[in-house]
Amino acid sequence: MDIYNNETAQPILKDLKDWTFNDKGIEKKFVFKNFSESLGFIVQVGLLAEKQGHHPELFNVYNKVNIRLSTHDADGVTDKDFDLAKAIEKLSY
Ligand code: H2B
Repeated sequence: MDIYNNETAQPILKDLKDWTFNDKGIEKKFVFKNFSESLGFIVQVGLLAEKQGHHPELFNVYNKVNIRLSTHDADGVTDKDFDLAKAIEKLSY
């Protein structure tokens, strides 16, 4: 499994709006109208994660959901993280 660094991640992040690379993974902050919308989104992301067998770190406070993706087994960012990020972007949120 190839591990990406900030430089090698950039060409892929270019097509993933507002996702950023840092030393913990790739991350994006989502803002919703209220908690109910946040929760609906979290459930959808959870179902994608189960389908892909790859799981996000989810951080929620009321109408905000921050998602961080990394591959724990590889201790870094891999294609699995980009695949899940792409699937999340296809959700209509
Ligand atoms: N999710 C993430 N983010 N990283 C992993 O290394 C990982 C995972 N491993 N989900 C998976 C599950 C592994 O434990 C199972 C056995 O497929």
